[in-house]
Amino acid sequence: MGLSIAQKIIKEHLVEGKMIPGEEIAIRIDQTLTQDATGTMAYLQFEAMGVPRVRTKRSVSYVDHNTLQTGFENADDHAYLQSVAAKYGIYFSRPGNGICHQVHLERFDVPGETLLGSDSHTPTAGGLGMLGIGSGGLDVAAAMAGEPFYMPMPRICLVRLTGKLQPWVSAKDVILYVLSILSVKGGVGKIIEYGGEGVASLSATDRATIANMGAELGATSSIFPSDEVTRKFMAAQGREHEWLELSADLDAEYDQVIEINLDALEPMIARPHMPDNVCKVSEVEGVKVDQVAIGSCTNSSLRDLMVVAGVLKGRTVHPSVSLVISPGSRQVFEMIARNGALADLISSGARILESACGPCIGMGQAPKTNAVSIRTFNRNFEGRSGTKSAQVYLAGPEVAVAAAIFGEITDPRKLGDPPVFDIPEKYLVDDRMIIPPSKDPDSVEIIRGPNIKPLPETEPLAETLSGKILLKVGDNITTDDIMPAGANILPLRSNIPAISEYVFSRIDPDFAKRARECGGGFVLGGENYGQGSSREHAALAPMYLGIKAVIAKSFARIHRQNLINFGILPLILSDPADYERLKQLDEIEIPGVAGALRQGKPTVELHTGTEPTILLTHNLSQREREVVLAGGRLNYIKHRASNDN
Ligand code: MIC
Ligand code: SF4
Repeated sequence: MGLSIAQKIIKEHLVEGKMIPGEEIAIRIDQTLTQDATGTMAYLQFEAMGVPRVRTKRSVSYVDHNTLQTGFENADDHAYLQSVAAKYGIYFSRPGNGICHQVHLERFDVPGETLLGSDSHTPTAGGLGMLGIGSGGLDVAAAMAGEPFYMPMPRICLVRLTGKLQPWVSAKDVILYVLSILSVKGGVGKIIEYGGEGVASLSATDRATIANMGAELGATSSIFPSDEVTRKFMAAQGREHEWLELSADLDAEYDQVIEINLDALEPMIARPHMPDNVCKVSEVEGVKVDQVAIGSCTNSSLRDLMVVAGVLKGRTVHPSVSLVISPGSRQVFEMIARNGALADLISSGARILESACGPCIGMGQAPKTNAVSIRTFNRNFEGRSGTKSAQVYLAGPEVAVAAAIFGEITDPRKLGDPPVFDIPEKYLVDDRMIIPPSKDPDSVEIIRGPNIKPLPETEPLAETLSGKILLKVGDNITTDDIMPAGANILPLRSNIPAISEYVFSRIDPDFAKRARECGGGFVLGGENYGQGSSREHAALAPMYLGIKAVIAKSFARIHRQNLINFGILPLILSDPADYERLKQLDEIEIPGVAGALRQGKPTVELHTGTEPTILLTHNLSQREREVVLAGGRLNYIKHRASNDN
């Protein structure tokens, strides 16, 4: 049987396990990336592993999330990250140089290689035929130390594209359409592979937009073939020598096939508050708009900003709209500055932000009360913008700019002829803001400001777990619900005692207090618990508050892995109907759990004292059982290292 693109890359990198869907495999990681909001923890963990130099082909540390610097905290983190990078062999992309995924696409993605990133949108690299996977920082630290990455072998879903996008319809509409079919949990356990003759009409950055938002499907990764379009993009970035052709075998078999005719696709939009709440723009036309935000790792390429600038040229932003624009990288920023497009944006009244994540993660530009905000971003979870009552819609740059001009949601096809954008033969390549590691690592002192607190210790799993269900939540709980971000909380990412005060704070402001008073306990969730980001703080901070296990109907991949990495048991209700039988503040006990894991038993029992026994499964591989028993992956790696010596 022939292989798909993803299977070829996995086969090439396989170090343990069999490529049977659902079975745990381990793959070799060629490259890693971190960003500052997850990076400080990742590097503290890397330091704890005692490895003198990274063992990957390339590792890059970006600063793109925490760039508001309202206090000393962010700058402390930046200084720490820069010194760690210099010492341990990591390239350091300075603040202002751009969003990790966009910069990595421009400068480092290599078709056929593997990339592990401590950010859920790492699959953006799939736009260039690289297998990008998001994970918690600890997994990235382990990969930098030369450990493989473990995951269940994904199923492969082919999205076969035919036809060609029509004017005013763009890559974002493709992925929003896929989201409308698959939903925010439809990609769990899968790699989404794009194929068919329609692929050739999509540029490298269009493909990156689509691969990026595969994260919103819950997919492990998304990937495109590496073809002539890829070669030209890499040549224009001065990297043709790293190009490699990559396509699926003609007789490759897929677990699922979705057909999309690009000719028939219309401008789409995701309504509040989920990325899969998608409809055609024409269905919501006329909704008054207060803010438009263009940027993020999904839609801030040169192409996207040139389209926006082309539309805005000679026009004025509607009086009731605040339009903010953040270019994805310094390369994009400088190119629009040099070709005059930036002047058109400024002249139209757009507010230009630095090249960073910015409003996407609630770092500034929170909209007004009850505002309607149209964003070219990838997540519209309630409250993520910084304003709980805001109604955030997700759309492509065409729809966003139309809303900025008309002051209401408008089908962009009403704008007349679309601006013409020709992909440049040469991008402006200037890597001076990417600092290579030091040639004399011994001379580098690690800088630890007062915001860098030591890693919290974790305990081996207790024989019996008991305590209260501290919180009962519903389906599709996001990591933004568990561990919110935003301008007030993000600066505390290197300080677990301080950030743990905000766990579940948007859902239940008393959660942290209750957890402390009860000496820890449990969380009860529904389907797809922990969807969204890769932030391991959504496991680390609850662990710090004494959460011993999360019981849910199902888990999102990265969060489940993060729970295991920090010694929190992810337990699944064998019968989802039992969810109804458990209430918040119920006192529960899971006796003999550690013994059961040691003996490899697939289930454990939950006792409430009033209800009949409830059966829980864990689906943990043997390695994962050992990790949880040890109290997390760091302990596990350290024990193994001391046993080896
Ligand atoms: C996000 O988009 O939610 C983030 C912020 O980039 C996160 C990482 C983080 O929380 O630091 C992600 O997507 O993984
Ligand atoms: Fe940054 Fe937003 Fe992309 Fe996350 S989704 S990496 S916050 S731009």
